[in-house]
Amino acid sequence: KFHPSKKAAIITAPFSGGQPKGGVELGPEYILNAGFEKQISSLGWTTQVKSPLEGTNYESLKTNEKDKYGVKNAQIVSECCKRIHDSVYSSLEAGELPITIGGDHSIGTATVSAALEHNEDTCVLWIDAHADINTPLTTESGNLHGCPISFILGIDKESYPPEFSWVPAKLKANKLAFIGLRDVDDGEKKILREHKIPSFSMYHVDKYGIGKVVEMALDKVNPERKSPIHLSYDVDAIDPSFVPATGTRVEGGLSLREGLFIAEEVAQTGLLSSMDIVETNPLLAETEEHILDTVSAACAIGRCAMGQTLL
Ligand code: 4U7
Ligand code: MN
Ligand code: MN
Ligand code: MN
Repeated sequence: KFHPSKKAAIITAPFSGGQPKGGVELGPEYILNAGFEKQISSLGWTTQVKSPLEGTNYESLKTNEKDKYGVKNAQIVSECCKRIHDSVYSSLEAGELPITIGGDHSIGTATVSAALEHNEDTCVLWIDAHADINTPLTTESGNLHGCPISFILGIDKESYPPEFSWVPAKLKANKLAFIGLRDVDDGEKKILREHKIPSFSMYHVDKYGIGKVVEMALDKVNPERKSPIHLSYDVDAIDPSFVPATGTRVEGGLSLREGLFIAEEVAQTGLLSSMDIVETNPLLAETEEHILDTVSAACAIGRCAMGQTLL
């Protein structure tokens, strides 16, 4: 529906400053080395790779200190986000479907804000074990990969470090839904309740089945099935037995098939307009097989969202 000319851009976001562990910045390299671009072009898309962080040294500036706002690395996260935002935005304006490959999930601030600037009607499906909706007031870890959504919604605005004042808070709470949740902090639960954000946890997946859950999520955020969809996919939504090489593993996740089904169902709508695949950390693998499983799953998520299994 949305992309008759089938132009895609793969945007690399090799960045780890939203959380303390090293290695997640290698995600894009591993995913590309696994042949991701070829896999997408085999589905009939023209592809190009864009690397907005090329030539920067943000990684080397990373610290583990909280600032007076209670978060870590606000400066470099903000600057990386600005570059990624501009790249995603110009790609959308050029009629491409940008697939941003992380890197940690702090870059969600960049990709979602760009998607909404391009089309304010965009809805967001956030597939994750975590809700990533802490604010500088609620976060205990101070890790910004746990906060990207609050910045785009503009929650607790007065608590943000000035580095984030460029972020346009254009997302409305009724245009966001979660699937896969199972490790949500108390402060986040309060925010989800107060803002009535449709949140489908693993409990709901077990109770209703993944097919019904995706349908219910789309009914909430995109009832007429005509708004563009931004799919933000944290690979830790899938169970660590399938996706072990990621930074914040939580037991009891989606099966690999349930995880891919979500992407297939989004493809089926014809409304996918931008996507993130984040939190692949090859250095956290204990075996070669762990790396292979995780990188293969990340590629498969991308392929399914780009139409692989549609007949
Ligand atoms: B991810 C956490 F406390 N909520 O804020 C936090 F549990 O992008 C985890 O979903 C955040 O991987 C996880 O640090 C961020 C924690
Ligand atoms: Mn997560
Ligand atoms: Mn936790
Ligand atoms: Mn996440």
